Amino acid sequence: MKRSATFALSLAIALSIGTYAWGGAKKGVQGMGTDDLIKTAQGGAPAHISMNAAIMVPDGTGGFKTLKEGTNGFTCIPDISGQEMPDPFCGDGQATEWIMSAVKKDPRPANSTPGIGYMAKGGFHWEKDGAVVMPDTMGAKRVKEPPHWMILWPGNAGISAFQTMPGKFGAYVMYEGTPFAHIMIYQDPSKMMPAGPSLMK
Ligand SMILES: [Cu+2]
Repeated sequence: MKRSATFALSLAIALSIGTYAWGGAKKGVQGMGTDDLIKTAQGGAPAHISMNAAIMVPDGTGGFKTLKEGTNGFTCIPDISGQEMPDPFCGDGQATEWIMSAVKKDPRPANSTPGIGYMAKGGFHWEKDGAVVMPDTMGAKRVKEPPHWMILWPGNAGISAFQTMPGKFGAYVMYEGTPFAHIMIYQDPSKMMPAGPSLMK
């Protein structure tokens, strides 16, 4: 894996895992100004959630910095995978803990209850030999994901009867058998009705 020493933050995010490229080739949100970063991040979830969410971006040292304070407990990040198209993510507090753990390559997610995450612009993952694998896996093939949302809590295909690969059923367990296993739901969050008054702040 190519790393440009100071700036490139290589993330094995166990989501639409990818390389968060802030250095090297122009990818993801590299070169974007603050306003565009915020706008891009807000595209990750329905407006009634993302407009009141905190906006955070990697600070280049393995942490995140806040570009905009939030009021509803959600956080949006403008790009996860560092590919040619930004793939913004928005999540509640638990989902944000989950993704921070993934970014820091912790052995397991820190959230203690399920989190909900949105990727309203879709994202990317990598597949090899009939399994969804980490993006830096040799010989893995990149697959574009449609708009989706996620339950960021360990899923188990044996109990849930969900598949471990995307299929026509529309929901599956990603990273089955790892601490970062979670449920992926291929449903466009921007077409979902608000879940209730708690999300309407
Ligand atoms: Cu996922």
